[in-house]
Amino acid sequence: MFIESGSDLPTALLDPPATRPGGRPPVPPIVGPPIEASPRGARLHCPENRQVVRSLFVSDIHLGCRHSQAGALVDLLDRYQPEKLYIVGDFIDGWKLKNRWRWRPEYDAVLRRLMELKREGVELFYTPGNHDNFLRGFLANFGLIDIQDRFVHVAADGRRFVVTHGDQFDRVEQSAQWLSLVASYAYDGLLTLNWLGNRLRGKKHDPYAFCAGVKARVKRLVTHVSEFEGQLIADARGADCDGIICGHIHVPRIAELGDVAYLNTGDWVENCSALVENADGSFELVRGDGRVLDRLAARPAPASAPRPTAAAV
Ligand SMILES: [Mn+2]
Repeated sequence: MFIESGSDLPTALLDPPATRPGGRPPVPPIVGPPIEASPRGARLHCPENRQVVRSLFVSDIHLGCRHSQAGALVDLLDRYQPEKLYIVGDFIDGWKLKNRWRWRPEYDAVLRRLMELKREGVELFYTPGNHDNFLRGFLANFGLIDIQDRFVHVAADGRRFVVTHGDQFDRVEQSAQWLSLVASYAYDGLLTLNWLGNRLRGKKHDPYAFCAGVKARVKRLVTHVSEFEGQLIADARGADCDGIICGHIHVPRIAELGDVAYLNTGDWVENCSALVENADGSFELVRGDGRVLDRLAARPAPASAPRPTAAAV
């Protein structure tokens, strides 16, 4: 069941349901996330059960693309209570929405949860990507949300991280955007084909795994050509930072490359992954169901200087 018009948006925003996610309709099978969604009518994560974290980073939700797994994102946003929330680009898929307006109830649920977090005092940051680059014309701190091309996030352990979408460092994106557009449509077709193939074979689990595999290989090639990671690392180093937090290539990854850390939050089309910063400044790459994919330890506290003993005086 699809709601293919924007007519539900204002009503849903003006009249939010009393309980959530009970009011949400079940996720249609075509966008069925590979992870377990909340049972209908149950609020899995009541406020007192939420995991308190320092920061949460999500990217590449692609609202407007029919493969966006926004329902799974609502579950994740319901699971955590961050102090800061960063949207690291491609939140809205302007390329898709421009061709065909598609707005689903889950998208409203994402927006409602963001508003709820804001009311609770969470700081919201948004760095646009290539699919929502129309927002790059509106870079400002609007109070409600701070929209900038890049941020420097200071972790609890003092490390500094550049936060940016990353397409600025994708050579394909910068020099041959037509190729990127063609690839985007091919990718969409691949996702649909893969979903269909799995349906025909009666497979129910992880419908996007094959696709993620193909895409990972293609993207690895692209990233190799454009030296995506290397460019971002160099940028972080140039900005005198200890790491880079990005999205864009839909490959969740934590890597320590030399003295700089590379953290890619992944996406909400195939991987349903996000980056969490804990109170001590350590990071975790998590799936929507809470499974931890990888970790980055906090910087060890500097050893305290040895105290002068009485004998040394
Ligand atoms: Mn992107």
